[in-house]
Amino acid sequence: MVKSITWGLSPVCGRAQSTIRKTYCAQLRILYVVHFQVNKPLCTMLTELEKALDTIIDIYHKYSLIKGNPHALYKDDLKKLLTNECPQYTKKRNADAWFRQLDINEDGAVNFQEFLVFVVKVALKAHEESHKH
Ligand SMILES: [Ca+2]
Repeated sequence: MVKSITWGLSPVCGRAQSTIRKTYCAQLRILYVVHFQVNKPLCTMLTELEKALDTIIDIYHKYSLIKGNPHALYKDDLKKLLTNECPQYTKKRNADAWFRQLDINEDGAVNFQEFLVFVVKVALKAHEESHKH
């Protein structure tokens, strides 16, 4: 659906199309945030683990929605995520290597399931590091 909307903008060329796409993606991000906030029960107190899970999902969407697809993290989006959100644990391997490892079905994007592999690997490393101090 996102692709067809983007392609529907094709009569507008160059910079105008880019501006429209950015505006569309920004609006999509706002809709997602509103959607998830509205659909959360108001009286529910989330546990720390539930908050952490929500944070993982929110961070995935923060970068997957850059290009408007909530289910696809492309290589440059993953690089931004690694740089901005997890620099401590991703220094030793560059974004290209992470991407090759995480894109298990080789469709050119990291879906949320594939992203969870990254989360598990980093969590294992963080846990290991926590015992060194
Ligand atoms: Ca994939």
